[in-house]
Amino acid sequence: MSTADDIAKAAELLAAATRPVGFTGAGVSAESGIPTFRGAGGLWEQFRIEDVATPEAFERNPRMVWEFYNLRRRAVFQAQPNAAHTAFARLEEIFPAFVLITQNVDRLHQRAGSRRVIELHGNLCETRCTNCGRVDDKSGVELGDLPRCEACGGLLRPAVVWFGEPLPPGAWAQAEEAANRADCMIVVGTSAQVYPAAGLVAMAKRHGAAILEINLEPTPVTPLADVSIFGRAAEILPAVVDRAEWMLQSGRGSRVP
Ligand code: BJW
Ligand code: ZN
Repeated sequence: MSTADDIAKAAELLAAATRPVGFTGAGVSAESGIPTFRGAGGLWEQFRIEDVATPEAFERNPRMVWEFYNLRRRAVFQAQPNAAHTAFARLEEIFPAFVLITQNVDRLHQRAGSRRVIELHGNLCETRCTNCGRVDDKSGVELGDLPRCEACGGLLRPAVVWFGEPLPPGAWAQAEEAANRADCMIVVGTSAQVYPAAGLVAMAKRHGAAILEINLEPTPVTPLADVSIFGRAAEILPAVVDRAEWMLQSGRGSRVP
């Protein structure tokens, strides 16, 4: 099948849905200039996970961990959402029940206008005090190399989820619920290697959702997918959403009004 055929099939499955869910990873933000984690040019090529993305690394050397996160925070605050983020925001307007589950920590979905976003791995905007637990939004704020809590003077950490840490329980419960009741899941730009997040795709599939995948290359999601489209998210997703919207407006979708 050609990419155009795949886009048409994906749009048809989407237009037939009433409770679609998005599930995104770092590939969605790649075209905003934010590096992904795995693969060529990914962050894990340059930095070792054990040095920068575990609670043990932070205990051992908080300065080095903050250096890594301060670099990433600056890049994210300067970046702009791309056409894939905007297309997800449009899905929220088209489908009143649309929910977006993201592993991304860059908040570009929210900046593109998405409101119903479940963040599974936290975000780079907020800090959390390691002493009193206070959470503050420090979007756009330049933090020092060992930032301290305004309330208690404790050491702050980025409000992200590191390897070996549980996902925020509220976010995980909402994500499971959304995956279980979804009739279509659009999986974009994730290598689907990090659990428990990656398990949401099989969960949605088991409960009968159609699985649409957009990625540059095959992933563990590909064997589960009804359609996998290999291409850039900022190009493919808007095309799928445009076509699904056109189908719904022209009465070609099978959705009951
Ligand atoms: C494009 C594109 C374009 C590019 N268009 N596509 C063995 C088995 C199963 C599980 C485990 C295991 N051993 C350990 C675990 C658990 C571990 C885990 O999953 N490890 C695996 C690596 C094996 N998981 C955890 O530790 C999690 N916690 C947990 O399990 O807790 C249990 C617990 C319970 C109770 C008490 C205590 C503990 C936590 C995982 C946290 C992950 N955190 C990170 C860092 C966040 C902070 C930060 O940003 O620094 O989250 S890791 C990193 O990976 C980040 C991402 O959200 C996550 C997923 O990555 P993603 O988004 O898929 O990105 P990439 O780079 O992998 O892929 C990009 C994709 O885009 C590629 O496919 C490209 O092709 C594609 N792409 N450009 C379209 N333009
Ligand atoms: Zn504090």
